[in-house]
Amino acid sequence: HPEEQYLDIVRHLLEKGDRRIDRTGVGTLSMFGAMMRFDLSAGDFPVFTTKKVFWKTAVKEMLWFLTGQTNIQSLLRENIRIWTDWPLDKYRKATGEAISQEDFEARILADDAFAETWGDLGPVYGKQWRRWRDAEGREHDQVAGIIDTLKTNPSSRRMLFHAWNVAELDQMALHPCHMTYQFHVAGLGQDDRRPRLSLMVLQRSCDILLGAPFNICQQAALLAMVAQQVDMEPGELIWAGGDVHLYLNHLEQAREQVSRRPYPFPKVRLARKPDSIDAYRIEDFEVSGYVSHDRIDAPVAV
Ligand code: UFP
Repeated sequence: HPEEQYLDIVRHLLEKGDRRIDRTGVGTLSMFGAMMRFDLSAGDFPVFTTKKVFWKTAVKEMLWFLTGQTNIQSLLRENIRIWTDWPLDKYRKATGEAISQEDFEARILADDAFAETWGDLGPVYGKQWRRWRDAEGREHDQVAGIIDTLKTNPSSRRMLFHAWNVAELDQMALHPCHMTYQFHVAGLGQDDRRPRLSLMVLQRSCDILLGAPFNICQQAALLAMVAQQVDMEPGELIWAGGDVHLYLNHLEQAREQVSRRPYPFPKVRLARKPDSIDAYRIEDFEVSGYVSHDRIDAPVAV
């Protein structure tokens, strides 16, 4: 089962991970360099099954990246709270106010001026993907550029987009984790089959328990959308991790998860073909057959 690739990484970290202090102060067991490959050609959707993964939240986050937005207000409107911790932490430190997450989120939603001041994450993923600013102030839409190249020059080896904008790193709430998205087309010039589009993601830093399951299914969703836009079949999602780590306050959860046996992956189908990569909605993702073990809760390191 392809999910065993993930469980093997978690087992490796539990047994042989390098114990170290990290930026958050929580501490991790870490390894450097890991890869997982998922064959998506038969419609499989790599939503891990050894715990319940909230795939809709993950796909909605991907759709939010694609909009180019960077304020948590638009995420909260979709009831997505995964990015709140960072602005909340900043707000508490700056004001000394012991505001609860609920109250902070309610204020971001109700008060546009407050959201503008406190809800923006800086030039994170969406900004770099869709509006990377160069030294002359021109903005570059990397995603649209790739879709265009896939249509006009699909054997190119230069089809990638990148979020690691060195000049703007210090303004970002969090440096990009899933950093490089590189596309590749196989099977060009075979008349009997449509070309197969694969995606390799380089994730420089990965919280294996909370991040990876989420990131992998949203990256598969991106591949499905781009493949549909350029009239190709999805091929493989290849996930490469740099510093792959298990937080020390996730060990119990990790032991529980590796003791479970995976179920078959669900299938995904896109219900319609939108006019552009900008027009997808969560309702377009028809996921069938998702069976999983129970959810496993764990605290996120900020
Ligand atoms: N992280 C992920 N996936 C993400 C994301 C963050 O695993 O999509 F945004 C984790 C990795 C790491 C932390 O544990 O967040 C980022 O910290 P650092 O910048 O110090 O690597």
